[in-house]
Amino acid sequence: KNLGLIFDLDGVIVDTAKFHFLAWKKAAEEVGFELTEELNEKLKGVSRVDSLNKILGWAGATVSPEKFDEMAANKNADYLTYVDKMTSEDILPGVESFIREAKAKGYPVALGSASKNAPGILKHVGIYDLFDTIVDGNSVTKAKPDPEVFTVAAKALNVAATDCVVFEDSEAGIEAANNAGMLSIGLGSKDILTEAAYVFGEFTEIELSFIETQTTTTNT
Ligand code: G16
Ligand code: MG
Repeated sequence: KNLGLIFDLDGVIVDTAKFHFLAWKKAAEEVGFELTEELNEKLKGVSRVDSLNKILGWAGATVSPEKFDEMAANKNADYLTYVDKMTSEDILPGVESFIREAKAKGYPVALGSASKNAPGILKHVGIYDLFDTIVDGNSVTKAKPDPEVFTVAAKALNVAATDCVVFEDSEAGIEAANNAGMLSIGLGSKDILTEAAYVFGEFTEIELSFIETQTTTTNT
C-alpha cells in the first residue's frame, strides 16, 4: 500500500509552538490582553492573520488596517529572533529517525504547515531535503481547519487522501486532517486533541509498523 505521510511543522518537527506563544503574548499585551497557554491552543496551526484576528476578538479590540499589519509584522520579527537561535538540536525527539525510516521504506513524505516561515526553519535545522514536497503558508490560501494544505500535499505526493496519514499537534490541524478524510495522529495531550484518531506524547512512542496497519476507514 502506498502510504503518504504528511507532517505538520510547528509542534511536530520542531518546538516552535513555544516561540509563537511568547511572540503572540507580547503582541496581545499591546492591546491590554493577557494571552494564556489555554487560549493559545486555539492559535496553534492557525495562520498569522487568523491568529491576530482571534486575539483582537478576545481582547475586544479594534485596530486600523495599518496597525493590524504592524502588529503582525512585529510578532513575526519577534518570532524570528527565537528561530534564529535554533539548531538541529531543536528537532523534536524521534521525528527525524521516523521520517528517515519511512523514506527508506519508499513512502513519500510531505510537510503540511500553515507557516510562511516553514522553508527557512527547515533549512535552519538542516532537514529541508528530507521532504518530497513542502506545502506551507506561502502556497495555500485557506488556513487550517480547512483541509487545503493537506489535500494539496496529497496531490503532490500522488497518494489518495484515504491513504494519507497526518501528524499534527493542533486542534485546528487535526480537524483539517479529518476534513481531508485522512488518518489524524495527534502529538500532545489526549485531553486537548480529542478529535484525533490516535494521540501520542512524542514520536519516540510511535512505531511505523503501527501506522502501516491503520486506515481512516477503521476509525471514522
Ligand atoms: C504554524 C503555527 C501557528 C502559526 C502559523 C503561521 O503552523 O502552529 O501558531 O501562527 O504556523 O506561522 P507564520 O507566522 O510563521 O506564517 P503549523 O501548521 O506548522 O503548526
Ligand atoms: Mg503545529
